[in-house]
Amino acid sequence: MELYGFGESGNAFKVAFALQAMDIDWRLRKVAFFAGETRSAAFRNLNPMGEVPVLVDGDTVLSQSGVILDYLASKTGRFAGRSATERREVLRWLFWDNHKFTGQIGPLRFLTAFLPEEKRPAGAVPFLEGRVKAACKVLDTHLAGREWLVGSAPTVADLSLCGYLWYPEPHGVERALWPGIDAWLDRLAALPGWQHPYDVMPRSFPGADARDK
Ligand SMILES: N[C@@H](CCC(=O)N[C@@H](CS)C(=O)NCC(=O)O)C(=O)O
Repeated sequence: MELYGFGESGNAFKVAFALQAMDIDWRLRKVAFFAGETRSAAFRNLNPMGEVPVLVDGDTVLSQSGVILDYLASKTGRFAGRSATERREVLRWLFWDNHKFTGQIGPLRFLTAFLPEEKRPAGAVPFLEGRVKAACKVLDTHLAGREWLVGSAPTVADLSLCGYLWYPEPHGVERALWPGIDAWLDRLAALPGWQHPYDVMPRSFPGADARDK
């Protein structure tokens, strides 16, 4: 399979992590996001939403990480949940991730790590920080006394929600403040196939190579 992505994209990392954890043969098609490639006509032809990740599996072309994760889980039967009820729970967390968790963390990290300060819309950063904190409370509370988000085994819901939490750039989630999230991330990092995002897909933000992970 071919994954369109780039190192800094936590949404692409969710899919890369799933491909590796499911032992699927894949290769990266690096997208020059910081040079504007997602806005190009060629990329919009592939995905009119103008976003990575995009997964190509033969004739199947998919975007939206949640849909791609659901596709991979359905195709392999792995990380899928063990019943129809569990699958619905998986979808519930995937939707919540896209709206309330990654949906706030991604923009917060983009504004604080990649956009020059003078270009940040006034008030956006504190607003997003508050939203991320509230979402962390929901996740941390859910994980108290649980190993995984749904049932007794890891699912694509876990692979999705962790997507941005490995990055060194600020993203609003301080592991030390959230013991449930912290322990869950240790369990995820111990899964076969886990690698740090920047070891899976090279970073491309100008000047990033000179910085530590
Ligand atoms: N809900 C989408 C979010 C995808 C997304 O935000 N992708 C970013 C990179 S992490 C992107 O390609 N943005 C391009 C743009 O907004 O122009 C998903 O889960 O796939």
